[in-house]
Amino acid sequence: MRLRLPKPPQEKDFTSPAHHERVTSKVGLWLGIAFGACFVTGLLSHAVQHPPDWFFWPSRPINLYRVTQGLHVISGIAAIPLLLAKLWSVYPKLFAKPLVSSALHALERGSIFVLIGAAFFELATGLFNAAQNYPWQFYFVSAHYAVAWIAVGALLVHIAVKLPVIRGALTRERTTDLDRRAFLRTTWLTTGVAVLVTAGSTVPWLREVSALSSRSDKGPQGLPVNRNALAAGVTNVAANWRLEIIGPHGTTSLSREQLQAMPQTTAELPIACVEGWSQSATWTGVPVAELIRLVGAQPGSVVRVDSLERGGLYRSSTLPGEHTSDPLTLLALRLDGHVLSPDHGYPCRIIAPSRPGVLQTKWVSKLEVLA
Ligand SMILES: Nc1nc2c(c(=O)[nH]1)N[C@H]1C(S)=C(S)[C@@H](COP(=O)(O)O)O[C@H]1N2
Ligand SMILES: [Mo]
Repeated sequence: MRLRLPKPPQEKDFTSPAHHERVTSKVGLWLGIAFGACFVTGLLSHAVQHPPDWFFWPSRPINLYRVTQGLHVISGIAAIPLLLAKLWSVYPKLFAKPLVSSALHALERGSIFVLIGAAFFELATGLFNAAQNYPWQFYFVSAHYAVAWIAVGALLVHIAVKLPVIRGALTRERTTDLDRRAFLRTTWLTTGVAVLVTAGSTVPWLREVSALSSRSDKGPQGLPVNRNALAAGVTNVAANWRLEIIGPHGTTSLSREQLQAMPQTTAELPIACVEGWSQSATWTGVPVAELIRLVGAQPGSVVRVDSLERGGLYRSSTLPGEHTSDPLTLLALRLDGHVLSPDHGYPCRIIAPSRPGVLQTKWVSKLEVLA
């Protein structure tokens, strides 16, 4: 008896309504929108943290970075079910014959593999980073950034090649095929649920329904903490701690009592972590603008902030001119009326409007006017 191997399937053998061109195009359109929003907000976040000379990031509205970074994480999460639905919709094309018909066709098919690989990489690394602390440190930031460009390049090639198909599929009359509509409905629903269960880490009124938003409301003084005082090695701040301020007219230093005796500003400002969580609190402290005046610098100068922390990646940051001229850029001494807890940056920390959490330097030891 001869063994008969089953025939490999062909594209036309897949008859589920999910594989219809119109379904592929509709899901693809929304995936494209989610990816586009994610890419643009990601570029912004990168530029704020590593500003090129021409870049300008305003300090107002105070929630600007909170909104762009919230959108970055939410659009990334929405893209996960959309990407899975899209792949399910198109996978019969893997069995299309002929495999490759021309150089252009080869380029097109090749770009799809690059696109799928890069998209998975971005969504997976982003999701891990949002769910855990910093599992990959530098590797995450540079890899996530570099692969984003690869993904978008491959996406543009893909859209350009498929434009006629997409146009045709999307302009045809609204489908009456109930199975096709059911697949689409399930896709929208899954995407909505994925967003709802995570968005509460940044949208306050969603907190109650966001089962997976791990960080909200935890931590001392009701505010989340990423790196605590113990991990940063700053649990025993010396009793004679003083803030050092270096400017064009020399150096001065202030004790916590002296800082406390200066005119205080109180403002509600958010911490907006790049990981996606954000939360507002009421901060009280001295405007950085007033501190640098003491050493002869004007608001609008660039100021480098150094922390007592030794060796961490976030032990220093730079306040650009937009921020040092904003009266709400504070060297905070109090949180919700109480002295800062060690984990939130005692003896003092930077808290400025529209700024990534990672630049809100805690345990400040020194302000240095650079220009
Ligand atoms: N010195 C120092 N400051 C730091 C950090 C750090 O690791 N070291 N982490 C930053 C990050 S990533 C965030 S999101 C905020 C969080 O502030 P919180 O812990 O008070 O909520 O602090 C920032 N300030
Ligand atoms: Mo952060």
